[in-house]
Amino acid sequence: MTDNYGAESIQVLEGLEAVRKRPGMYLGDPHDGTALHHCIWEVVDNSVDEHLAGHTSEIKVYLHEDHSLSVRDFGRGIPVAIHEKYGISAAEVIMTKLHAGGKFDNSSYKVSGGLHGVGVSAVNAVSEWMEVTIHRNQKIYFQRFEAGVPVKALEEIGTSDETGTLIRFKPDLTIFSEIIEFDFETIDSRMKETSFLNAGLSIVILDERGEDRHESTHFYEGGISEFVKQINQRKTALHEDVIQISGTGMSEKGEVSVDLALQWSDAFSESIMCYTNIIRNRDGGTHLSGLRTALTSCVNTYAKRKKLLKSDGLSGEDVREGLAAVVSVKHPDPSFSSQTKDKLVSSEVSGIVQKVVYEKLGEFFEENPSTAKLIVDKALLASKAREAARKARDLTRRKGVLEGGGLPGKLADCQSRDPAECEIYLVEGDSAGGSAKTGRDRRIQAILPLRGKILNVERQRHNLVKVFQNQEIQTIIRALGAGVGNDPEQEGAFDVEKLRYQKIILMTDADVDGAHIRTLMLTFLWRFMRPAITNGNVFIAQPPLYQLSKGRVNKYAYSDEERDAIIEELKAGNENASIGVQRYKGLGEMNPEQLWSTTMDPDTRTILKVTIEDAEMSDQLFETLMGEDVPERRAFIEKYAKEVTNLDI
Ligand code: 0RA
Repeated sequence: MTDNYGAESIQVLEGLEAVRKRPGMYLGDPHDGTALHHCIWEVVDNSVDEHLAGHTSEIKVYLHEDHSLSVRDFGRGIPVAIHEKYGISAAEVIMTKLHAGGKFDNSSYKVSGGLHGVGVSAVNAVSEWMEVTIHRNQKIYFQRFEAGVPVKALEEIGTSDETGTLIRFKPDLTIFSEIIEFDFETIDSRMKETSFLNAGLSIVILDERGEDRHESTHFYEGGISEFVKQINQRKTALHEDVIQISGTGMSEKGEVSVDLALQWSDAFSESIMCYTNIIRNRDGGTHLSGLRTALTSCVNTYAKRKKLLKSDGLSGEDVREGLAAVVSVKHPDPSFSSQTKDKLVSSEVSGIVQKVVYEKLGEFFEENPSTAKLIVDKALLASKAREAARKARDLTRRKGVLEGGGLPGKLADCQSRDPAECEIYLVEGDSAGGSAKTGRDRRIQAILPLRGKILNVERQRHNLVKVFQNQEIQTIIRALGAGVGNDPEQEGAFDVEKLRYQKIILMTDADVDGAHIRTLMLTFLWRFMRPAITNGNVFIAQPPLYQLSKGRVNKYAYSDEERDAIIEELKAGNENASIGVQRYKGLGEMNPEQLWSTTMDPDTRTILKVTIEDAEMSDQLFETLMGEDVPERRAFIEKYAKEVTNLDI
């Protein structure tokens, strides 16, 4: 990259009218906040490029009271010399001509880049006004634009001993929906990600809107290594230091650089984040496949050479169990499968990443044999667990067939065979199970009583045989009839389409034990029947906490507040009225009729739907959940159990 970037090397492609006419094409949806925030990323990207070129270590983002936004960097400042071809300043060219900028100049291509790399001019086009202030050549230059059109030429307005660029813009409300505002959280998390990917860059966000002004600073000296540490922060790392690997390879378009940080933990999930030119690729792509190939072969080669591996090779899944990694490639001209850049498809990247990782990770293993052994041992354990699970699963299936039809004896099935209307209650305890069987609507409601605490599958992870031999778990698997296991490749894996009941309702006592049992059930479902949760088939029954009575009148309260309100209502002005308050501890304290009318009647009950917003996060949360920390468990349930009245479903 050269610093002699003068006005003459900027090429110009199109005008700005196109952007105002069809903002969606350039910036994404203008009515849901996508395009609005895209404007910020586009402006910030220019400053990030200055950082990548080695000229700024700080970027400040201001959210102003008037709903405009500023981005300040301390880079070289946009060039101000007069452009040969246009006869206007280079700054004005950059601000008003689409695709203008260094991007198409090989000597100084743009590395970071927004969704379409449309540049700051596209943002100018959709701004009511935009102002650029440049500190350069010991001077300050200023220019204002309205709807992308310069109000005046760039002018000198003072002297400065700083350098850098300040761009301030106010989105044009004739283009964006008026109701959409800049969202601090969205900006904050994106800037956090950006600073993780740019070691040593500090990004400050100052929200000056409204009463409570706040400020947030992101700075990570260690870059992606710190990112990986953060992913693993609630887990126990297998090795203290994050492994960091960097290297380059050549593509036809020029040099491709690869940066990788990885660390294994005692977790079971894998979490690999992929980036190309600082843009996240949600669906991975050729960098991810190159990384996976290299990892599998590197660990296998090492394990064999050190005679740690006896029989078959370790699978990729075994090797990646518990791995957190961030892979970041920089490519002069990458290709993606879609406009949203979710997947990198440049085929040469796979080989480049593979070669870099294979060589450098191999070296790391040689130099750190004790860490290498921990990683191999973990993969061996994963491999054994997987094999044991397969055997146990086969056994469960065969047993189901031997016992005829496979439906467990304890199940009181419903009459209907249409899963869409069927529900199964997984009920804590035989006595509540008995009341539920008597009180239910037997046409559509099936009851499966479960005795005591079901096995904590989290703690049995490495003894899956035990999981599948557990009576209660076998019973659940057979009653639901949809298989078991989250890996869709595996025979007999859980298939949500085969569920015999569209609603799986967990009904436990309203006490600490009940909450624990519910958590155990959820953990089992999460580990072995995940699609049931992600597809929204799992619910939590809400039995009442209190029965309130006055004479013959009985009322139920589902919370303390409701209890107090009902007491007031029953007293009806008579402070001395005698009100009976019965606290329900267990479901077993209710008779079948009470259980039906308070908790099971689809027309009047309230059930909570378990929704998992972000599978990656919740996996971590489930591990947290199974610790001894009860408040944290409760917080989890509250967060993910959304109230749904039966009218909506
Ligand atoms: C073109 C060339 C040079 C810098 C920039 C653009 C530049 C653009 C922006 C946008 C926001 N901040 C920016 N900082 C720099 C290189 C100028 C030189 O060679 O001195």
